[in-house]
Amino acid sequence: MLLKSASLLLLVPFTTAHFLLNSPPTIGFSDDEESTYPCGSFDVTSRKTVTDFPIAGLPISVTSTHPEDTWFFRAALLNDTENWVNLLPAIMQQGTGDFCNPSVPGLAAWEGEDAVIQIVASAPDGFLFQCAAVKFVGGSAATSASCKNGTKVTAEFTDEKLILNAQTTSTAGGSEATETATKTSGSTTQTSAPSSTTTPNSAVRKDAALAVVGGVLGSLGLLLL
Ligand SMILES: [Cu+2]
Repeated sequence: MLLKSASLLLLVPFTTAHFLLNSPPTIGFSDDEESTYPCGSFDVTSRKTVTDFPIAGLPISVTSTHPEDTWFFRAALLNDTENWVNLLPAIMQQGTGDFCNPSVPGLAAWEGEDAVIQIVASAPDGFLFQCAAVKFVGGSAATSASCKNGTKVTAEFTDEKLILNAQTTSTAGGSEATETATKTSGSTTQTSAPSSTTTPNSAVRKDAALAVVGGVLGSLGLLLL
């Protein structure tokens, strides 16, 4: 079933608006530069609009133009924006349209802290990024009337891991890769599966066919410094 995405890659033309972040409010959106780490070409430290993120949960709503994306919802402290911590396991979404997780948990240890959340899509056309400025707070979970899912959209957790910072971007999926893609104390390490490679950034956006395909290990390297 998962391998059907391999053929979809060949059939689906590249579209505009890779993905939209509907809520919380994005730091910025540029369709052309959404593939730029860490925030789609916008300043990771921007505080123009800051959303309270209750530890008890916040809806995260996106709209995808892709037939399939793997989502990573991550957070970093404002003063340490290279140490991204996963808020949830990776989510594989299939079907184009709105996708909303009604209650993404915050990080209790960061209550009261200024932080940034990063929404990463591992999409057929590469890695895509948007961020939102947040402050983790106590209190009850936030809700959103606009949290909805498209009729064609399904989603499930997957054990895919993201290895991604300013130096490296790759993912590892499926049982083979899980053992070697390790995660320590919330931030991903640079350990990667034996077959993954790191390549210079130049051609990454065009390497759509290398994006992760189901349980098969796919990897992309980015060197963004
Ligand atoms: Cu796209």
